[in-house]
Amino acid sequence: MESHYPFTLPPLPYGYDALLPEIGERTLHFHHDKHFATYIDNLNKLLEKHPSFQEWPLERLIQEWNRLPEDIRQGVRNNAGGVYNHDLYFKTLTPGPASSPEGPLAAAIARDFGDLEGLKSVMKNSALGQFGSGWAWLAACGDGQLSVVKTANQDTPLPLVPLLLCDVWEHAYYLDYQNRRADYFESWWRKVNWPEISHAYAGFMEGRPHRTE
Ligand code: MN3
Repeated sequence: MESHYPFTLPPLPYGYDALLPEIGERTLHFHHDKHFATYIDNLNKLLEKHPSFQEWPLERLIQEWNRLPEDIRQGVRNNAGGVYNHDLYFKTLTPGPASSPEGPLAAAIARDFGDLEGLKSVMKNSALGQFGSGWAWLAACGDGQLSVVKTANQDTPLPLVPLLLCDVWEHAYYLDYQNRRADYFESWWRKVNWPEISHAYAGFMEGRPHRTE
């Protein structure tokens, strides 16, 4: 993902059928190629009109959207969030075998949630409790303390450090699960890329940039 304008759609990091049976091919085609792509196109169109903000990194656009010109403020808030969230959403899923948190992340989950089941239960409540469209997140604050938060629409938990996120917009699950958000959550949870998330958390704790390309 580029750090600033112009943004381009990163390829899906695995095949469209790679998350079957949990997440279907049609869902991934629509979700990545249509929804994610639209956030990218819209964000570029908004910034096209305002060259002075084209150097702003994505995370700055998200956190300082209320300093932007009135005519693009809400649009950038929605679409920069949509870009950031979807980039991370697809990267934190994997077609690989079931995995578990490792290293410092495993220790932090034990400290803050008791165990992985404890985290899952809090995250599931958050995902199911988000009224309407939004996200449930696992995020870290500056000292590494973990928390689960939910956000509406395309808002992010920044400046907390996002580690894992469950998309609970209906477009993420309706083709596969219709109204059964709880079933989608269970399936999504099985595809979580714990090695990637553990690596990101360990890097953050060591003071490295928490995500790399
Ligand atoms: Mn989505």
